[in-house]
Amino acid sequence: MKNILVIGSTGQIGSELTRELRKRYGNENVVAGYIKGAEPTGELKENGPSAECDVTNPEMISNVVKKHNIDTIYNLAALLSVVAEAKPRLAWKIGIDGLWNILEIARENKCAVFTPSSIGSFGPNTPHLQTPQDTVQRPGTIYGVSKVTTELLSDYYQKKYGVDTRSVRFPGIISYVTPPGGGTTDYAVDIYYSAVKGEQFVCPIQKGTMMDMMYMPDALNAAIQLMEADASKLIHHNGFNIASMSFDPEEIYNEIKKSKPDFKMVYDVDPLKQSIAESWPDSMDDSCARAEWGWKPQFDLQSMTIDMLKHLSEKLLK
Ligand code: VAH
Repeated sequence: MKNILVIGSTGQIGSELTRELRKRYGNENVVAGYIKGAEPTGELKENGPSAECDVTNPEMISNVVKKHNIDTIYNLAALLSVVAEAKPRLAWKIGIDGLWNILEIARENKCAVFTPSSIGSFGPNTPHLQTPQDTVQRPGTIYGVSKVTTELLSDYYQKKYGVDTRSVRFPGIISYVTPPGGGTTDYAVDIYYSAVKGEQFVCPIQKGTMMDMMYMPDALNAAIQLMEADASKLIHHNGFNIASMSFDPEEIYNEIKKSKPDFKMVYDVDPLKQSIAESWPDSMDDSCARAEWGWKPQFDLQSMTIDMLKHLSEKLLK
């Protein structure tokens, strides 16, 4: 039996990951961890246990882990790339000081830990096309620095203390449930909202800027499938490249126009987002994830667009 704690359960990934884990393992076996001011509401609150979990407060986390006999922690506490650039110290405090607390608690309580990395862990001198699993990682953002450190610190705890740490490098994640909170790839979510509302979309990322992207159902499946994988088959543990699609603003715009022919987009490039996006891969090689734990995405740009427009129309136009 698994007893799971999701830290950051009300965020873009956490809110849907908590629902999916409860579906698979039972509502009562998945605790929704949150911070003050971002409490769970609706079914997230009603359907299972929740607890305040501030990763910068180790005693608080340790009490929740012991009270609920937690054996697996999904740690999604982080500031995203753009917000982090404005608050670098806080980004480190949550992303790394917080991670240290989680790893120590996991060591003491024999918990497995999933703390995602990102394509943001790569930098300008990383090979951009079919970025290898093992390659140069010299990111120029505090988000990227914290994600490389996340991978290395998680590997350290796995090697030195035997803590079962695992993670993937998420691409930009697209979903229709909880909007993203301050990332470079947020445009790929916002464009769908504009299309459904019948508004012109003002794109902050330049035409031709390729980035790896992924639909939320595939991202959730990747996290859970990796945590369920046979540890003896894993060569890597943290920072698996996973990929499903890669596109630039024109491609996603043209895909949406197949369903919404009157949809209009103009460009107003955000220099910070553009500089971050240009430092990230165009496409990743995810052969290690496919070989070591059977990773296989289900959605591509076409099927994601159909699903996004359907659900957002139901959500926004009802
Ligand atoms: C961001 N959505 O843009 C996040 C993610 C790979 C992108 O890390 O910061």
